[in-house]
Amino acid sequence: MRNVELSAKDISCNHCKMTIENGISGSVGVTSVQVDIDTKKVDVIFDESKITVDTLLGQLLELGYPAEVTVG
Ligand SMILES: [Cu+2]
Repeated sequence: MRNVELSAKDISCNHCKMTIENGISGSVGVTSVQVDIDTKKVDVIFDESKITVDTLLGQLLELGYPAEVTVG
């Protein structure tokens, strides 16, 4: 398991939080996704043998939230 913290500047409300959490949590290899609206951070715990950080970033982009890695 690996933990990565992503930052997406367009996160602004609970709708964003739900969109991202629901959109990513079902991805194969993802164990947990947690969005913090105040800090605009997305914390993801995932299995790196099944999904990559680049894939996660791509999924966020598709959901409308361009993001970058801040920790991990
Ligand atoms: Cu929003």
